[in-house]
Amino acid sequence: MSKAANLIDSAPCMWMRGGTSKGGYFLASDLPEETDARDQFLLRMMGSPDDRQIDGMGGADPLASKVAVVKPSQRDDADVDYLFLQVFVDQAIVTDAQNCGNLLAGVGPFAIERGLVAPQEGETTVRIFMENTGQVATAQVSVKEGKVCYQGRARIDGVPGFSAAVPITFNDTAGSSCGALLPTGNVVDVIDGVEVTCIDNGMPVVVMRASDMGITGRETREELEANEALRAKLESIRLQVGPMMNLGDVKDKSVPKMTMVSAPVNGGAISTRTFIPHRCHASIGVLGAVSVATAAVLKGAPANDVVSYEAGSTLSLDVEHPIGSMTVILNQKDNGEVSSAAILRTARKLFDGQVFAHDNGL
Ligand code: NQM
Repeated sequence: MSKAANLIDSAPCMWMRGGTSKGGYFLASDLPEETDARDQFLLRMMGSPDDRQIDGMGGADPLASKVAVVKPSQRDDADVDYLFLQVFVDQAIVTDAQNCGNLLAGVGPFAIERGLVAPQEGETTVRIFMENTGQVATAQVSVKEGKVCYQGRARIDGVPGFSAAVPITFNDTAGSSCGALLPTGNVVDVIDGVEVTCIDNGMPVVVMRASDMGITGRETREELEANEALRAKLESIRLQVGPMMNLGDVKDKSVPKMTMVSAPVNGGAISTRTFIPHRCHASIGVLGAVSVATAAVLKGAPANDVVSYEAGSTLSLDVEHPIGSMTVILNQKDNGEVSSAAILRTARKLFDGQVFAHDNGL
């Protein structure tokens, strides 16, 4: 790695769990403006590249190697701007090519903690402009005696125990990164003989039947990660659809995500196993789940064959994943198009302080 100018070796940082992920939350003004210097700092403080991230804060898992950069918004429709950065675990890559709806859950609390949004007793609405995709999400944050309240009775699968609810609504997420909900123009494309839906309703995802990939869709994360033949098939499809989804060469990108779907097993709407893209997700991403749910209600889509839900203008779909399910609420227009989506997350402040990233010679 060549050394960037303006390197810093420490910065104020709050570590938070956002949904089923966790990472470092920074004020933009506390990080170098120059991308190279920012990224070198973030790689060092996370301990990347290293499978174990032993020399840094990262959790040796893409779900625990994430960064949120937050600043006051200049926009009329938002209170703060949020830039998500994925710090790769085993490669010296920091990418803004994807959004993250899980880390998003901590952005409202962080904005209040740092004084960017004034707390309103009871519930504070925080409008968040998601810089990665250019869209606004609205989060409700619980506030007690003028402070963010993390304690509550909400629970989400993948996180032990209970916390305050952080409901989040997404408007107009279609085509967030790919320019269109269905960037190839088709509900179904056939790649390497497999029927897939290439979709982007907040996250670019390739949705296919688990059975077409030679799995049942009930395997564990570990079993799927050990299946080399499956991983090779997924990567072949992913590299081919990247340019078709207007994402260019996706070899070094963390999108599109690859979701294999099957009939629900626990009374939900659909069962999923998702690669993000080279590790299997422990559960499923938030915007990933919104995109999969949207694909599942498209007539003719492979996911539509296996989904089970009650029709209506507001649809509630429990998207099952390896360790539970995530409920996605989809609001539809009269013509059946999805107009907005909502999900429930929780977040927790883990520490607040100064994070260090000395030059380790890499
Ligand atoms: O899809 C992981 C996560 C995510 C992303 C990933 C996410 C989303 O679980 O909105 O939340 O897909 O890389 O944090």
